Amino acid sequence: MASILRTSRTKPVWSSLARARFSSTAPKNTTLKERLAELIPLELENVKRVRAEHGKKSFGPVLVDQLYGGMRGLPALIWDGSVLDADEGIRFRGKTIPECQELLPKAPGGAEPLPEGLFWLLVTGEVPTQEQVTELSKDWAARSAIPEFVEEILDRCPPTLHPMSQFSLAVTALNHNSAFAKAYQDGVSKKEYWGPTFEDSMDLIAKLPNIAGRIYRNVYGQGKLPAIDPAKDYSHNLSTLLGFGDNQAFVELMRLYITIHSDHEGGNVSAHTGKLVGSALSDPFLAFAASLNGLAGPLHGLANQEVLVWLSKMQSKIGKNASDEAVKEYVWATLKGGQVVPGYGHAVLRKTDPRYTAQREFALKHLPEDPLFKLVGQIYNIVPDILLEAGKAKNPWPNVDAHSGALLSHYGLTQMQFYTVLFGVSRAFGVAAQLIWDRALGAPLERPKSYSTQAIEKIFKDKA
Ligand code: FAM
Repeated sequence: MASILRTSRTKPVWSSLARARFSSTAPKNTTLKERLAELIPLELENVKRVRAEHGKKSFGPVLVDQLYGGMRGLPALIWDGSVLDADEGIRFRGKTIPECQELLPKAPGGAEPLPEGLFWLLVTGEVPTQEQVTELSKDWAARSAIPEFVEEILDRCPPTLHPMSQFSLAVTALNHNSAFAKAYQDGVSKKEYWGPTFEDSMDLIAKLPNIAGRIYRNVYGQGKLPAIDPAKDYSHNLSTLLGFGDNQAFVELMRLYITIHSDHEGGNVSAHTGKLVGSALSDPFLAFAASLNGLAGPLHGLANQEVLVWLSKMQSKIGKNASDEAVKEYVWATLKGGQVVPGYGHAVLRKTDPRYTAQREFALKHLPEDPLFKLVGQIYNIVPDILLEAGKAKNPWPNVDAHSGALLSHYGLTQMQFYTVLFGVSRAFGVAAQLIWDRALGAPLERPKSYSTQAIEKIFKDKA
């Protein structure tokens, strides 16, 4: 494959010009929306310049194998919030996970970044001040209530309906109050699309804890949902709604969890689906509900549930504290049964996922003796060699989902069917940031070309 299609050696796409336009820290005394209004005309000019300079240049060949192969490596999308390097992993607006942990504002006494700051970074490319992050926490708390009819929809769902299906239903229904859908009906100019998209995106993120909390309490019978506290940050409120707000370590875990799950460039199923559906000018609620339906697949976000299901089955088959030999046999049996080892492999990454590493470091600090954490570590020492020996997977290393369930269950969130909902809450941050920019930059309707196998054969026969 042509080198331009290989992402493994690509350095973060963050040009010196972009750095000059978006300085690394946010100017004080602006709200996120005010700052966006300043940045949008600059970025419009920048995109115009890039297209004038490079618009007619080829960006590498397309191989027929890529049409059949899930478009792996095909350069096809613009996504500004994050870039994924095959070896190094994710960078959010040019910053690695450890850099985000160091630079983004934290809660008083906390060590993990506040996702509010990560959202500001994803949207503007700038690190916000502590005050700007506090204002975002308050703004989201003020927007957090969900309409009564959405509460009723959730309350009427049978507890046997998967939490992700309930999540998607509720987010779809939020479209009832979409500022973008209303503005469009009222004949808003294209130039103004980003304003109501911004409002919807803020509402979407703000309302997710109430939706997630209600699903959790309904499905698992955890009692009445408490109220959001406007003095607390987003992750603290989410933890409270799930019943873990008194546990500071869990709240810290949520801050880290949302940050690392927020965005993973544009080609993954949930991000791309949100962008695709948004390109039809479906509002952010409809677009993100589509993202959730993609995230609910076992090869994508549902893998965090699958990992725990797989580990539980392993323990009931070979017992707890099983020997390496017994674990190896179980892994081989999984592969021989035509199943994947969940939590391992990746479509882009070719090394251990830094999101896995960040969670491992959290575990080493907060729960080093946890038996499930130890099992996750034991699996790490066994699975990659087996996947290499089996010879199919291009990446034998663990991804983000190999670790998250062990952390959640340590604190008592043991209901594995709920895990992907937390991934979904986090993924809204990245999808919403890009939806705002897509409307600000006038991104067009997505409409790639498809071919039949017959047409492909004919093209090459005619050329011969
Ligand atoms: N266990 C067994 N086989 C695997 C494997 C794994 N963990 N990872 C890849 N393979 C197989 C894969 O199924 C394919 O087999 P076939 O040729 O028979 O179709 C072959 O190896 C080549 O696949 P690849 O090119 O290495 O990976 P893909 O880009 O096709 O797929 C994943 C990437 C993530 C879907 C794949 O690695 C997988 O199924 N992993 C387990 C599920 C998982 O953990 N998903 C979560 C991914 C995560 F980061 C996320 O989105 N949240």
